Amino acid sequence: MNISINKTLISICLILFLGQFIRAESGYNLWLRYTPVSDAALLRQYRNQIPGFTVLGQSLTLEAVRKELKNGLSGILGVPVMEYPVLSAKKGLSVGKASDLQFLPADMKAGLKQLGKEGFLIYNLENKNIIITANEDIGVLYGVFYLLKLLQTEKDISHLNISNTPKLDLRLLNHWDNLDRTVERGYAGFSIWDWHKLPDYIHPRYIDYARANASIGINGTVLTNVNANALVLRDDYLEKVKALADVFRPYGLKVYLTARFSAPVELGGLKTADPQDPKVRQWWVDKVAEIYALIPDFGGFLVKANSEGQPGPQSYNRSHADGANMLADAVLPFGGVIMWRAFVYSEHKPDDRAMQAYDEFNPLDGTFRENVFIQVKNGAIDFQPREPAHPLFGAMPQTSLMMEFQITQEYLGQGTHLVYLAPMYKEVLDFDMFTKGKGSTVGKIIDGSVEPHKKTGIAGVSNIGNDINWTGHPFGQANWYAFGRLAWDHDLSSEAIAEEWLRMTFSNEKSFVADIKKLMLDSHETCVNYMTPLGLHHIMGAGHHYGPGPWVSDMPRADWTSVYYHKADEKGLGFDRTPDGSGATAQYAAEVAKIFSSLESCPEKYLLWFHHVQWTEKMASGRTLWEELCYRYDDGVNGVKKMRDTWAKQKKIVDEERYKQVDMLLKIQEKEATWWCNSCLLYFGQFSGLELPEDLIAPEKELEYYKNLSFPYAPGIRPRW
Ligand code: GCW
Repeated sequence: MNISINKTLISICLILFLGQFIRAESGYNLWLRYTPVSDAALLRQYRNQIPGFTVLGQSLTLEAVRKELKNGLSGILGVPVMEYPVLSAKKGLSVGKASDLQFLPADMKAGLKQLGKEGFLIYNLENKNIIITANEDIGVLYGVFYLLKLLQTEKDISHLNISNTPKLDLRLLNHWDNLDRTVERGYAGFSIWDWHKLPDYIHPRYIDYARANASIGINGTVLTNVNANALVLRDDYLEKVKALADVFRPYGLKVYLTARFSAPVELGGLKTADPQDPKVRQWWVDKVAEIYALIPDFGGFLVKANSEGQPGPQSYNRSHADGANMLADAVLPFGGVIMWRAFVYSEHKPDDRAMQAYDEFNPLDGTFRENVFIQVKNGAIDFQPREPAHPLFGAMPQTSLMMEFQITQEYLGQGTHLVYLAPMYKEVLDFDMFTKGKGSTVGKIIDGSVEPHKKTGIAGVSNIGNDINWTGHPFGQANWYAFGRLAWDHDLSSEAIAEEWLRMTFSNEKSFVADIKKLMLDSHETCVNYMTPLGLHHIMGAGHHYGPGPWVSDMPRADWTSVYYHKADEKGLGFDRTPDGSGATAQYAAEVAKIFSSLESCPEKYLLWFHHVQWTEKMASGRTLWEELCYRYDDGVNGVKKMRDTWAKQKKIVDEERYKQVDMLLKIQEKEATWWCNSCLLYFGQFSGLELPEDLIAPEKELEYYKNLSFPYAPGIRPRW
């Protein structure tokens, strides 16, 4: 037997042996599990380099740093790690604000200039001791989490020279949490905010929430649903908000609220909420002053106005700018911001819904105050499994545009499908809008490199609930993680993010990381294939959005139906948004419009988004559209089968509890992928009049069966009040 076979055998035995001792895990600890390093040589190196640590300075944030280091290092090194109280460059790890570290080497001092308020430096001195420093305490905390990540992911820490700063200023979670603790589009239980027991009862989860967010650089959280309830602005609720803000502050996490535009009427007893009415303006000025008296670092308001029944300035014949600017003026003296959402579609306009946000907001470019963001969803319809980048990103150069991604999987399998979203986020962030020539990617537009803006930002609609593992699906945690990492640096790759998340959340075992990373990276495309291949969109069940519903045609509004979007007929399939159709392609820069409007150059992944294509049209594969559609759906189902096989191989590596959870969920995913595939092909087949390709398995059930399924208590539905 040669040496390498020997080695392989030994590692297999080791895995089998260790497998017996893997403790069940609930997933509560997320990626901050701080389990001991398994590689003995590395463990020795870490213990030598970090026999103890010193934290210089005093503040609530540095207190959090101390706790994290003590807990983290002791866990990872498997021994209690000492904190040295005395200032010293000689003992292991020293962390603190640059102004507190007198012994900083000159090159480190020079590096501080580029760091801003949140960046950090991690550096090895000649004796290998480590320094983490920053201009502000929060930068120190971010640096500490970064070092803990290096240890958790088993990296060499003897040649560190890291300088790291976020690319965007505001990196926010948006909770669609209601005050009654239901969560709109939430699939992980109820809201983690226990409003009833606040402000006196501080659930330990609030602290762990702040830690988890700080560990990935998220620096703000909008606590309440954009379908807003004015009650949160009442004095007793503001006390509750203050209690949360106090818990979050040491972790650099600011609180924001959603502002219901009609609050002056509902809460203030005024007759109107007209933004030009002096009494209304004064009401907001007073309310804002009241908030800042309680929460001096309150972040500001997120507003959904004149959209899906929410009140807004248009109800008083005023514009979005009138509404946003009124609120912006109220928060400006305190340094607050207004995030005004662009997710609007008119109740009256019969136009292509994909065009409406652009039509309403593009003419307003340049009219918003400097502290207003226009928060734009990644695509022009609504968080579909795949959407081309929203045309507004290239159309408001004088306005700070904030990206809104959805982390919760409203349209991507909700609580049961494993879909790693980083590749979807990256597809949009890396998309070139050509606004100022080649290279004007969405990422560069929102980070202010294409046009400079005073402030920049990104938001992710949270997938967090009170389930023990926070996100319901254990892999939902990866999407929270990936959002945070991309919010910090949109140039990171999906692969790198998946790798670090897997190593911290599950195991550093090589074959596990390689196999599951691949599974994660393929999962989005797989989901798109079994749900909405080739640019199909908005064909899910009505209301709850759970499962397929391409037949949905009877709704109060045409643009809530599926038939409006897929436009299947005997000739073909897809929404014609070329100049011969709705003309939506013209909302993009000429270079992009040209690519999207021609059938030949339009990428297949967006084909049916922009074109009504004949069933017999030849695709790149040489197949007809109908055949391609059939094979894509089938590929999707096979993709999930493959995921199940890959997961089954990890039984010995993953703890039993999480192994089983994922195993059961993947089984559901396969069932649901098959449901999507069968029902969509039966449905579209009625129009194409063509048979399924012979090598595909025909659905067992009739279309009527699928149409009659009903899910009255599907989770996450929008409450009606
Ligand atoms: O996608 C739709 C969701 C609504 C949501 C809305 C929005 C908060 O189905 O539940 O409401 O988008 O983004 O405002």
